[in-house]
Amino acid sequence: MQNHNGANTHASLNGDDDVCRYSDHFDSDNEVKEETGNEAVRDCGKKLCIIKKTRYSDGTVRLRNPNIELMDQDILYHLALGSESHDLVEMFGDVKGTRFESVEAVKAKVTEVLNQLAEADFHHCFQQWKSHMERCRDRQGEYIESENVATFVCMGGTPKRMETFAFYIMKEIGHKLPTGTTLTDISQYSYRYSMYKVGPVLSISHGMGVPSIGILLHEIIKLMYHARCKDPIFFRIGTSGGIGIEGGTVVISEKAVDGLGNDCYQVPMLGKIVKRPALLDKRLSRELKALAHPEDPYETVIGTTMCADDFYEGQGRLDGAFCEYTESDKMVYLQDLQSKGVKNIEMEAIPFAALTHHAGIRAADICVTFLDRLKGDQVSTPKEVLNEWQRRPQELVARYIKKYLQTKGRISFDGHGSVAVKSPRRFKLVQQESQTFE
Ligand code: R2B
Ligand code: URA
Repeated sequence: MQNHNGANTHASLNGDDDVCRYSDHFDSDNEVKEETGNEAVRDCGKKLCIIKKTRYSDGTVRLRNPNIELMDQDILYHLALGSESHDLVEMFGDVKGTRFESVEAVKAKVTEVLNQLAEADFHHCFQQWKSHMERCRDRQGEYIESENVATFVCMGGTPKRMETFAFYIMKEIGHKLPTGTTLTDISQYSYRYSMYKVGPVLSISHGMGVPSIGILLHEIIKLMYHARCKDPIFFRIGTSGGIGIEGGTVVISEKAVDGLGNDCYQVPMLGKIVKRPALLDKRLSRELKALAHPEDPYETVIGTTMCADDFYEGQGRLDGAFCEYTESDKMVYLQDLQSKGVKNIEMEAIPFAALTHHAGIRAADICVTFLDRLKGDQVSTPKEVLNEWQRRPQELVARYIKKYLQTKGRISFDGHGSVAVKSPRRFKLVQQESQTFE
């Protein structure tokens, strides 16, 4: 925090020279030194960084946009959901109770929490308490709310892959649907993205390319906020072209670069370029890598991922509708990428890394390679083999989620991911709006 002279007032910082102010060095590896109000001091290894807090004290997502909480309703247009038309907490919150051993333990916890509250936290708590009371009233007192488990947001390009993943993860975590029900696409009326919910796991399609995943991320991050999901973890489960590695290899991205080698997401905003660092959570990547089995019939590697804006010329292919360079130009380019540690090329890593990082959300991008680009351009491997390869990143993510849930003693869940309507009138309007503008 700054005092009126502009100097920082954090106790752990000696002077302003050593401070990386409002840097975006959030990483779960970076030790938290101190938290005050809306800011936290983290040690990024080089400097102490003052970062904007992206969580309320209860672990729920704090948006870096003050406008949203002032809005009467927030329509997540491309998901066909709304904050007032749908009961997003009921649909996505996955609430479970915490038990305390004694009244003293409750008192100690309450005192601890109250002492840590900043003004904005207090306002947030009051809003939560009000909405909790409304829920109790609406359910004639039959409503208990407390600690959540993490929400796992898994996204991949196609609706089919993400439907398959939803069924697969359901089996893996032992999630049971109520008799006579089946998984449904929660965003079916958007006609844009598909979304399935299996206990604490959301499986969502993001389409192809930077703008498509960018729009989705804005709405999913807002969904996390509205639904009060705690400490969400995002995974992208994708496909890619490898550089110097065999088809079927799994690549966990260490960082993302664009087609010009920039490691940030450059967004034209109000006529100017705004740069956001495209950083992924290093610890999460290491944890995933550790879950690769030595007996897996394929390799799992960590490396840099290049995010292209196009599949053909943007990835140096010779087989697009146009090509104004030679095969040897292409090879020089790909070998240069390889020498810089680039292991694969896909089309979403930059906004995925940058927007999750900006929101303070731990995220990992895990892609299988469909071919080695040093050997060719066409994806000519049979479909059944590609389908088997596509499952590899899914298996790795499933191992992570299962391990997490096992450590929490939670391997099966209630709730079936159906739509919960809060206001029928607004619900109808949101559905109509999404349909009309399809
Ligand atoms: C990988 O595959 C798609 C292009 O075929 C794109 O979405 C990506 O990142
Ligand atoms: N997806 C890509 O973006 N590139 C490839 O080469 C393969 C899949």
